[in-house]
Amino acid sequence: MTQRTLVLLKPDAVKRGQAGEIIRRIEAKGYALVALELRSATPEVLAEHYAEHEGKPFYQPLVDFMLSGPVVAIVLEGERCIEGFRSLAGATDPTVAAPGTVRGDLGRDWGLKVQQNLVHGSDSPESAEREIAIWFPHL
Ligand code: DAT
Ligand code: MG
Repeated sequence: MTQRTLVLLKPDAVKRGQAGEIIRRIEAKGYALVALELRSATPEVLAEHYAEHEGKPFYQPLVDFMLSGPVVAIVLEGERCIEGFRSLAGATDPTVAAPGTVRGDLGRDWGLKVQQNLVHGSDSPESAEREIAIWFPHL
């Protein structure tokens, strides 16, 4: 089933010059780029995007981190790309993410727990639809 998913290259990925490497992996996997834009997140967009995490202890540090620099917002398309991108991304905690994944190969704990884990990927068709509407309302 052809799906779309929202991917964010987080501020750590952009600051460390890893955006190209991550996009390379996405293209190598065979997913199509439907939309791609470098932009600064806003508190309003992040409040919507991370609504499910509001109230959790890591919520504010996560939002502050996402405001710390530009992000690359991407919409991908392909068969089962929601699951497929999360597989490319690896486990949430970059210290233990499997080698071969974006987080496992490029990420580590920089003393800031796990929010600096390079990428976001929607976790279900419902999340993907919701998140694409937040970041790319014209799609
Ligand atoms: P994922 O990004 O793998 O879907 P998530 O949706 O559970 O993970 O959490 C969203 C982001 O919040 C995650 O990418 C990094 C941060 N985060 C999650 N759990 C955390 C924790 N225990 N401590 C610090 N940051 C955390
Ligand atoms: Mg998530």
